[in-house]
Formats: sequence, C-alpha cells, structure tokens
Amino acid sequence: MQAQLNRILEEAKVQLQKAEQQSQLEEIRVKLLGKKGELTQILRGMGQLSPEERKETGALANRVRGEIEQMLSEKVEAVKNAAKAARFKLEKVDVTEPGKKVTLGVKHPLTITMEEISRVFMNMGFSIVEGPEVETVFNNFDALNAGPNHPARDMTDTFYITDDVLLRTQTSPVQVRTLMKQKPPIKVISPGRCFRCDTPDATHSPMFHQIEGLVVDEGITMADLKGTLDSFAKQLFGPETRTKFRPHHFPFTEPSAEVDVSCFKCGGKGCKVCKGSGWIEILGCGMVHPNVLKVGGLDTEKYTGFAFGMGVERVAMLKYGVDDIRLFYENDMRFINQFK
Ligand code: 2NM
Repeated sequence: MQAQLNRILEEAKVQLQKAEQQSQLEEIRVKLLGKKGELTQILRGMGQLSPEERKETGALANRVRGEIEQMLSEKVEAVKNAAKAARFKLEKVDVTEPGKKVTLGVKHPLTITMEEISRVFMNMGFSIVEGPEVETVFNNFDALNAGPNHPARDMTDTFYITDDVLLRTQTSPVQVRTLMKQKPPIKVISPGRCFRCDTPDATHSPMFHQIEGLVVDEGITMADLKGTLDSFAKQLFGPETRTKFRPHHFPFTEPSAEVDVSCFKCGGKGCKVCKGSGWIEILGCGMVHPNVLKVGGLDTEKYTGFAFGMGVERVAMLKYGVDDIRLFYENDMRFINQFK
C-alpha cells in the first residue's frame, strides 16, 4: 500500500509538470483527491490494516496528500499567472497614441429654420400641431373651400393615392383637423412636409416644408393678422424690418394677402437678394373664409380668424443665401456642415 502511495505521488508530479491549463489541473485533482479519487480509495482500504501498519501508512498517506495539494495549488497559481501575463501582452495599451476624433452631428439647415420660425410663434403663445402626410381629399381641398374644379386639385399638381386619398399639398389639413376637434380660442402653427407633383429645379421640389398658422376667436380682425405677422418678421429678420401686405387670392381666406418684408440684406435700397426691388415675398395670409370656419361647426357671426402659410425652404434659402433648393436634400456634408 505504501508503494502504491509513493507511485501515486510520483505520477502526480509527472502529470502536474505536463499540465498547462486550469481544466487539466482540475481533472488531476478529481482523479487523485476527489471522492472517487485514487488516494481516497486507498485511505478507505486502511481499515483492514493492523494498527502499526495503519499508523505508518496513514502518516505517509497524509504526507502524500499534503504534497499533492501543495503542488496543485502552486501549479494552479502558476497557470493563472501565465494566462494573465499572456492577456496583458495582448491587451497592451499605447497611452501615447492620439485619441480618436469625435465628430459631433449638426442640425440640418431646414431644421434650424423650422425651429427658429416655430420658436417665434411659440413665444407669441401659439401651440404646435401635427397631422398625417397622407390625407383625405376632403381635408386637403373640400374643407378648405377649394371647389371641385379648383386647379390645385389637378392630377398634374397633386399626388393622388386613390380618388379620396392624397399626399397633402399644404399643411392646412392639420388646421382643418384642429378646427373639427378643438373649440376657440385656437392659436396653432403646423410645421411639416408637403408634396406637389413638380419637376425638381433650382426653386421646386416635389417634397418641401411648410409652416402654417391659424388663429380663431371672437373678435379677431385683420389688425391682429397684420400685427402678428409684422412682429414675426421683425423677430426673424431683425427689428428694422418693415412689412407690406399686397392683395392676393386664396380659396380658404377672404380677404387674402401676400406679405413682403423689406430686404434684410440692403434694407430696402435694392440688391441681388431682393432683385433690386427692396422687398422680398415671404408668406401668404388672410382672414379665414366663413366656409372653412363652418367645417369646424363654428357660428361665423360670432367667430372670425386669420391664417397664414410660408415655405420653410424659401425662408432658409433667403436667410442663408442658398440658390438651389436641391442642395437641402442631397445631404452632402460639405453643405450641411456650413450651418453649425
Ligand atoms: C396660406 C395662405 C393663406 C391657411 C389657411 C388655413 C386654414 F386651414 F385655416 F384655412 N390654413 N392655412 C393659409 C392661408 C395658408 O399659405 C400660403
């Protein structure tokens, strides 16, 4: 039995020498010291020995176990250290290496312009409302007093999806929806994407952005319209800006007007930006037509309102001196990065 113990010790030494991984060491431990291990089996068989033999063999067995345990833990430590050293070598960091450049994103010029316009109206107490880009013909045309033969309804101007469904050609259907579900006082703007069947060129795009506004309450007059839009123009283009209201026609407003602002570049003397006239056309507006107010079920003897609309691309092109609308949609970062 003692010879067996010595053989186990010698064999353990050889095997531990060869082992290179922690899993191998664990295998060896189980094989020798585990519940069914070789050493454990021998210790179990000691009951059959005589007392003297038992003493001697027991002492040897304990020594062998102690030695094996000692060797095992040393080897486990060594293997762990070797693994760590290998990892450190692999994960070496060069602290003198220059850091990676972080490039921050920028806002799109149309987003900047849209937010700037919205901010001015929000500061005047307007709320922002949004609606779907896919609209009903009713919300986009009928409700806006554009009769069945209105030219804007033409297939060549409008993207129809079915006979009754289209891509909105302006954001006014959002205001129609507001009129139908909200009681006055109403004071909203609706920024969003619009679609018209246009061939792209320097000033046209089949997709563009609008911001429209609607104010409805008792006693709203043309003076409210002029005061609001004059204040807006001064906040967007500078306090020296003057406004001019020229008679115009829209189906959804009566009377209607187009608004010119004095040229923010030359102050009105005439330059390239205003094409020598001193004035720049910036938006359309008018007193909401009674037929439109009726869609919201309003008493048109009691309630009046004004509305306006402007193209975001047009404002951005003027503000930033961009001469081709298509630049806004190409996402060439050399263009986009100029508006930080
Ligand atoms: C414009 C010009 C004039 C307008 C009218 C309405 C509504 F829904 F209240 F009738 N919303 N927006 C309007 C009026 C839009 O854009 C050039």
